[in-house]
Amino acid sequence: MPYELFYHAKIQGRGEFVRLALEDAGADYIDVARGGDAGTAAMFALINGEDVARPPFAPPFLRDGDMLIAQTANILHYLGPRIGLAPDDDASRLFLLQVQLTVTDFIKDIHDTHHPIANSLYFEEQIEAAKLAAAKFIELRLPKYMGYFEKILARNPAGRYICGGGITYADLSMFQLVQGLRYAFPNAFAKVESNYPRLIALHDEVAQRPRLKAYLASERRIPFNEMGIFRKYPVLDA
Ligand SMILES: N[C@@H](CCC(=O)N[C@@H](CS)C(=O)NCC(=O)O)C(=O)O
Repeated sequence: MPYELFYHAKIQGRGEFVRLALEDAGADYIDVARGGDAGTAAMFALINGEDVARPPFAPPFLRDGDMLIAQTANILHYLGPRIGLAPDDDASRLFLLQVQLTVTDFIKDIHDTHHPIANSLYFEEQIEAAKLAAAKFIELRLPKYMGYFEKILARNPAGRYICGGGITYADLSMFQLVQGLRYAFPNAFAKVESNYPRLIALHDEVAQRPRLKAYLASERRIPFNEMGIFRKYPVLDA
């Protein structure tokens, strides 16, 4: 049975962290909502259906047989050892979950640069607050998170990866962070990239992984756009 990934059809968003893992592993999966309106309806039926046991709060979520698993970090924690992108010892799995949950926090900070007041308002309705949020994000939060990830890489005695001597899903997430920051904040991020040499080297290595390279060049990789997490608004890119 293929894994079924449920996520919005037109954005990379949080679902992309799961897509990258499934693609890199060569896993058999269906990106359900990208199958058309019926797929999107199936996704919302699982969120809102009255008869769904243990329903997810929001996409992304994954169905594997009878299991319905939500929360990006939790999905990757489940998938990692099953698709060869995490060791199966507890210490490594929990460390990877810790890193991925930190990515989740970082993603919320990134999202809040363009929606600092409310999700339900358009960007254009909160643009002044967004300018301040983005400036503070660039000054304080971006270096704090990226510095933390760089430190983890520096302190791994086993290799140039987040955990142990091989690639895990957390390394793929580092790749996605670098890609997204380059897209959303091309000026601001270019100024500080050299502070994160290990992260950039990891990004470059991940980009060359054959299955990922093929995915990135394919139509399955949705281009960044102004509906996702990473949005290019020049007015926020000081
Ligand atoms: N912490 C969750 C957040 C999930 C989430 O916020 N999903 C967004 C799409 S990226 C959504 O559809 N949210 C609906 C809502 O917050 O009402 C995760 O990392 O998966």
